[in-house]
Amino acid sequence: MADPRLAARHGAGTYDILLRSGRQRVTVPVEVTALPEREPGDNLAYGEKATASSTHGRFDPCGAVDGDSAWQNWSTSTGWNDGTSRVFPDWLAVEWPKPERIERVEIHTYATPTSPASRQGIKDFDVQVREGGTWTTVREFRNNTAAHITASFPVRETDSVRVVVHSSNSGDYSRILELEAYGPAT
Ligand SMILES: [Ca+2]
Repeated sequence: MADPRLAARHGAGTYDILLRSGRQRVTVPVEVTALPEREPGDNLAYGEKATASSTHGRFDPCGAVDGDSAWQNWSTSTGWNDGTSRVFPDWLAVEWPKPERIERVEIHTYATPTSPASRQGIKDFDVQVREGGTWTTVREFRNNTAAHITASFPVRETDSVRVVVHSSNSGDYSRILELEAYGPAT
């Protein structure tokens, strides 16, 4: 099983998952594989630790760093949805064990062909980096209607990147399918 969310939480190895239904119990072995070695230009957020201000049901922040940005898979919890309807701000963060050099963050907010980002996506938000425990805003976006947002900035050495959402176009929830972070190409 190559689920980066499990590997990020528990490390590589073999685990037993216990399933219970009434009086029946079944133990299922699950193999968790480590993340592949990174290549230059790879998404540095992939499979890393993700946290959020709150979570709605199973729309866990880990779904936003699983490498899947397809809106078609939204219902299978491959994205983050905050848990405080009509209350802002919300935030989604990814963090690294040690600082990384980051110069670009890409955000895929929730949108479908029939319900575009102008109706469902995040609207007003800041991209922040953490350096020495202090958060700094590196990009601000207002009145966004794009589904795929690219935030470029002068390279920062940071151990965490977050998106702070001040409002969404739906007015209720913040929804992010995928949060990606990239360093310089060389
Ligand atoms: Ca995802």
